[in-house]
Amino acid sequence: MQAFLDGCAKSVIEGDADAAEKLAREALDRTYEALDVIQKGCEKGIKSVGRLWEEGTLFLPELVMGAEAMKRAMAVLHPALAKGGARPKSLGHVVIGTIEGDIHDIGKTLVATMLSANGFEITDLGADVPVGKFVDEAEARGAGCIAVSALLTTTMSGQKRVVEELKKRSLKGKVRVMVGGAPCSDEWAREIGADGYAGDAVAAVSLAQSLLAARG
Ligand code: B1M
Repeated sequence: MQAFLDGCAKSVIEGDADAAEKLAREALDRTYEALDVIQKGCEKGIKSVGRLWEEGTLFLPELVMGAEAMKRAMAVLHPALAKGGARPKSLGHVVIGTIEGDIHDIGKTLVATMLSANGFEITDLGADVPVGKFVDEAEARGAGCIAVSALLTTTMSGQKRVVEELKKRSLKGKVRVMVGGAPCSDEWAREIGADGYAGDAVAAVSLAQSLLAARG
């Protein structure tokens, strides 16, 4: 299994989208857990790509190719995640997106898929989402939680503006805010008045459960 996961990571590091997709299909044929293949294979690969890019070993086109390979594998693995955990009754409605100015959507989409697989109704607004749109959609759909992803230190301040917008519309407390993404932390969530931070997709499911249960 480890050699297989290493192969998945390597296909992402090498930006080989065909190989990444082929391995993802093979993983499902072998009935490997989709979440394991994502977290211990592909995600490890894309994190190495980021590190190598930061060190100057890889250049932007290679970063893009790594992301493309990751997305091709995820397109195969996501439906398996959703199938595995589908629940008949919704545990609550979560509006999710990546904050404005930020186009990183791989982690956000993984979180959305895991929430959906675990029984939450999801409205996925995509990436580069304006602050007001999060709140408009939550209001319109009666959502109990807004989940805001940010991958850049320059865009994470948008998460704070979502909390401020809720305050402005007297919705703070009625609609909970969850933040996540590489530069975020518990401390950041506290500082901006968000209701919680999740470090990965599994933690996001537990956090959504407790935030929506607390809301009643
Ligand atoms: Co960019 N990028 N990128 N990038 N990129 C990072 C984030 C960076 C850390 C790379 C680096 O320097 N090592 C760096 C940010 C530095 C900083 O701000 N401190 C960076 C940069 C600088 C940039 C550009 C500015 C580069 C440039 O153009 N010069 C540019 C910005 C574009 C923009 O957004 N305006 C850019 C562009 C890109 C690509 C387009 C090439 C591509 C994105 C493709 C896409 O998403 N469609 C890309 C990629 C792939 C990365 C790295 C390598 C990988 C991100 C990823 O998909 N990880 C990343 C390096 C890294 O993160 N180590 C990097 C896999 C994913 C599963 O993990 O997204 O962390 P992650 O999500 C996790 C958790 O964080 C958490 O759960 C997920 C699953 O476990 N999570 C949440 C995420 N959101 C959550 C929300 C929640 C809860 C949990 O609730 C709300």
